[in-house]
This record gives sequence, C-alpha cells and structure tokens, in this order.
Amino acid sequence: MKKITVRENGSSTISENMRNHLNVIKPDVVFNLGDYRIEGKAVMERTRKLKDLRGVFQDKTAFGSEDPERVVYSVQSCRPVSEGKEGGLFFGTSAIMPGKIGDEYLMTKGHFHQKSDRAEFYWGVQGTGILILMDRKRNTWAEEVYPGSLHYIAGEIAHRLANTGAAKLIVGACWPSDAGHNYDEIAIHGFSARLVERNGKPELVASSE
Ligand code: S6P
Ligand code: ZN
Repeated sequence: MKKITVRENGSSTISENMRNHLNVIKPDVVFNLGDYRIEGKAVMERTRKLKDLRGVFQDKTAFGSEDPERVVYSVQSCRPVSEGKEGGLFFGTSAIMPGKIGDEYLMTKGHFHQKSDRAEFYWGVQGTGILILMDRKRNTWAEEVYPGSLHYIAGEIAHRLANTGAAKLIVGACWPSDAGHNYDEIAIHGFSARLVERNGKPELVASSE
C-alpha cells in the first residue's frame, strides 16, 4: 500500500504552495483514461483477497475449495484530506474481478457509511455488473452497472458491487471524506438478498439466512 501524504492538520496536500494569483498549474492527480488508474499525490490502494471475505459468500464448500490468496477486488482512492475531515471529498475506483463462488458473483464486502447519512456517487467505467442496495428496513434492490451508468447512493443505504461480466468491472466513486465505513452490520446480518446466476443471468434472490 502506498503511503498517503496527508498533512497533520488535514489541509490539502495538493499544490498549496502553487496557489498564487494567476498561476496556471498542472493537476497533482490524474485519472488515466487508458488503464483507469489514479496516478499522483495522496493516492492509496487496498486489495481484498478471498481470505479477507470470509462469511461473505453463501456456498461455504465452494469458498473453501478456492485459493484464499485469490484477489477479488482492489480499491484506489485519492484522499486530499484526512479521513474523517468534514467538508472534503474522496475520489476512488473499485476494480472487481470476474468469477463466481458457487452461483454467486464475485463482489465487495458492502457497507453502510459510518456517518450513515452520507451519500455517494458511483459510475460505471468498464465491464458490467450490479450495484446491490439495501435500506434500513432491509429492502434490497439493485441497479445495472455499465460504462456510463451513474448511481446516486443516498445516505442510510448499504451498497455492494458485483461483477456479472467476463471482464474486470471498474467503477468510479466520489464520497465525503467524513463518511467512513460501517462493515459490522453487513458482516453480522448480511444483505437481505443475494445476487446469483440463474439460467445464465444475474438474479436477485431473497437470502435464506
Ligand atoms: C467507499 C466506496 C467504495 C468501496 C469499495 C469497496 O465509500 O463505497 O470505494 O469502499 O467499492 O467496497 P467495500 O464494501 O469493501 O468497502
Ligand atoms: Zn461507500
């Protein structure tokens, strides 16, 4: 994981010393439209392997027969301010590998935000997938994700991405720097529906939990 260079006081790392009147400067960060990597300052990356996703997939036998070191997804994020700072934004990408565990598509852990009223935007960049959404009453629904699709995830809505295609799914995201992640509720109760392949197509089915 790359070290993030965020200043102690949480102010922007980005070109503060270049903010002189009438200066025209290069951006400190770019979103590479060739490989969809974020490059530049204050960028961090986290990879999740199967061993990090115990309890996420329903088919325990299929899960157990897989290599625990298999990479399921990686998340890059540009964090110009410290996590938790009110008023800032983070920009990120999630790259989810294609494949299934049993009949369930590879997917992210899923979370509510720690500050649970914080919203988020997702947008499809590459590949095809499904954004699984669940409200506080445990109603679960989903939106199709494809290049150009745009998804507003309101506060109090848990969210999880699944790759339903044959290629890597890449999704962009922008969220408040004080949103945080609450993984516990999903780890304990899961979503109330699972995305499985039925007759060669993705289908959302009520969880048997
Ligand atoms: C952050 C945003 C994404 C996810 C990423 C991985 O609020 O929703 O960057 O963190 O898709 O998912 P998860 O559930 O493992 O954090
Ligand atoms: Zn989120």
